[in-house]
Amino acid sequence: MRLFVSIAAAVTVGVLAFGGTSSAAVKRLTGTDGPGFTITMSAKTVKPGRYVITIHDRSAIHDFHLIGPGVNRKTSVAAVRTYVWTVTLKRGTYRFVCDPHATIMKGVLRVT
Ligand SMILES: [Cu+2]
Repeated sequence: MRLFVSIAAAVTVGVLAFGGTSSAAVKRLTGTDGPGFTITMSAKTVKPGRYVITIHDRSAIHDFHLIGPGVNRKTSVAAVRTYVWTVTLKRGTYRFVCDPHATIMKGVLRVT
């Protein structure tokens, strides 16, 4: 039993170490909408790759909609919550808008 526990622990540590290595390669972005009529992304230009994007949707009258090559993700207008999206960003131009107020709440994320 003790041997089994040791092996299980060793395997777990190995998995965690591997996971840590791969997650270190994952890049992160943060987007927000609200509480006022604002929408933001934490970077204007990024490199292509796999990203974990945390979206803070802070308003019940706004959403956060990200559109670009291979990506079309949006939050709920009514919901006020945090979303975590894993997306692959390719070279190109991504636009993010609040759909109900797309003429004034908008931005661009360039992937170069
Ligand atoms: Cu809005």
